[in-house]
Amino acid sequence: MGRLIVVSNRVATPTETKGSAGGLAVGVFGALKDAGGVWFGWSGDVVSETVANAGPMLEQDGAVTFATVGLTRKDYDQYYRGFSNATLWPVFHYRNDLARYERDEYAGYRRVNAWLAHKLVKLLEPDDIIWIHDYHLIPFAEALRSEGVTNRIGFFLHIPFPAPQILLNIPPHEELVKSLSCYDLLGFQTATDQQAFHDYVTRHARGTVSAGGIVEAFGRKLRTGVYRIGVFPDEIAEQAKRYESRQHVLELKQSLEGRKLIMSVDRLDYSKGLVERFRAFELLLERSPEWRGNVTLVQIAPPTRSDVATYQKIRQDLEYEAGRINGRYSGLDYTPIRYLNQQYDRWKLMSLFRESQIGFVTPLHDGMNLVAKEYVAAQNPDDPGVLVLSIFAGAAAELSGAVLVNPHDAIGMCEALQRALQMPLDARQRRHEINMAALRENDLGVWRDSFLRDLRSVPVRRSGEGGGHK
Ligand code: GDG
Repeated sequence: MGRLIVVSNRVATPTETKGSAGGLAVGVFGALKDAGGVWFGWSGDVVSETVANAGPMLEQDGAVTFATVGLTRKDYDQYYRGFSNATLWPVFHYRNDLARYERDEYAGYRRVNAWLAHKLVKLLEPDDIIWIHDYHLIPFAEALRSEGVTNRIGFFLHIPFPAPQILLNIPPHEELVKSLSCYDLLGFQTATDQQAFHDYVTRHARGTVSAGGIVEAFGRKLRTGVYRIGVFPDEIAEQAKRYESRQHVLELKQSLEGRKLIMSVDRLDYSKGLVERFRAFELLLERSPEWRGNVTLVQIAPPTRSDVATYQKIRQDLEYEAGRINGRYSGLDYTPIRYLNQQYDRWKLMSLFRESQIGFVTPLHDGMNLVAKEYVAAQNPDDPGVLVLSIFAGAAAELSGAVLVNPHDAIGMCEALQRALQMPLDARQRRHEINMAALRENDLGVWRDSFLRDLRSVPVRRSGEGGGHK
């Protein structure tokens, strides 16, 4: 079996892969450890051109090499802050209204992809398989191919793939899809995302789609598949239980004075539906006075991408909303929304999930949403909380034990909260069992192994097939 090469925008540090980050970092690292290989990507540092060109920095941990490079200010601005996070991210989350398109940023995006690919080529061996992650790196395989790389290359998209009409808003949409066609395997979070890609191929690229997700377009043949990312539910359950009597949980419990607890955790991002969530909670207090003083929403929202203007705006909006709602319904000993703009340790989050009666997860669009899965896994099976989940999270397709909501329907969300707050124990247990069974059946290991199995089964390209489009 050849080595595994993982490429992602950011590379987890060896410490993060040991469990503190959880989720993806741990899952991907597990596969790397088994096969041996390289994890390649941006270090997270903005550096001078001389330092950037001197990379990659190599760090060895057993059979795994962590290879990282710094980005210059210009590369960071155009590739990361610009085209990745001010064009692709909003449009792929159906927020054209928040997107901008700048030709020079797109040129920078392609330039950085080509530069990164060139750096990686030197580390490759002939039978390595290469797994590229996410929207920052769409042109990566095309760049590798033009350097003559014939290895198997797969791509997994962590965020939604938008319907064609939405994708058309990005002027170089065709070039992006053409770049995607240079992969051997394209993985999506849900069947809806896969279908959206197929629709683009057939309607806008004169391509064909046949059984088993085989796509022919731009003179190339590739395979597409659905690989739903998961968690390791039993590890989370064990962690949540182990830390349930720690000081921070006891303090929270004491401060709640018997009130019900609704928990939400999201990166501070406009795709997560936080404003809509706060309004639904406000509506609960407005329409059901019996809940005033008797239920608290804890929203943990660590800031991300805070140098992108749209992220500064969502932060302001939320501060305003939290202040307004708290001003309206607080008492001398009661604050309805505890809004925390900071990062917490993973084990703390899991034990807080276990303490709560509701997990309120209401993105406007989300590739999967791992918080929803973590919330379920962290529950006490003897007295589980209820997951109230947006139909627009990829996880909604799997977690049929959740109470599903449309985040644009404030009254609907308010009614779902009422229902969840009053749900009898046997119904909560039944829903929890259904959700846990789904998490176990499709855990993080299944996601990773099925993607890699499919990638390894793709026929190898003959040399000469590497370069560009035929
Ligand atoms: C992208 C896609 C897809 C959050 N706050 C803290 C913290 N977190 C952790 C959560 C969870 C992870 O971050 C967030 O994952 P999500 O899946 O919820 O969302 P994105 O960050 O948008 O991830 C998404 C995912 O990729 C994987 O494919 O599901 O759709 O958008 O694990 O627990 N962790 C810690 N402190 C925090 O304050 N330690």
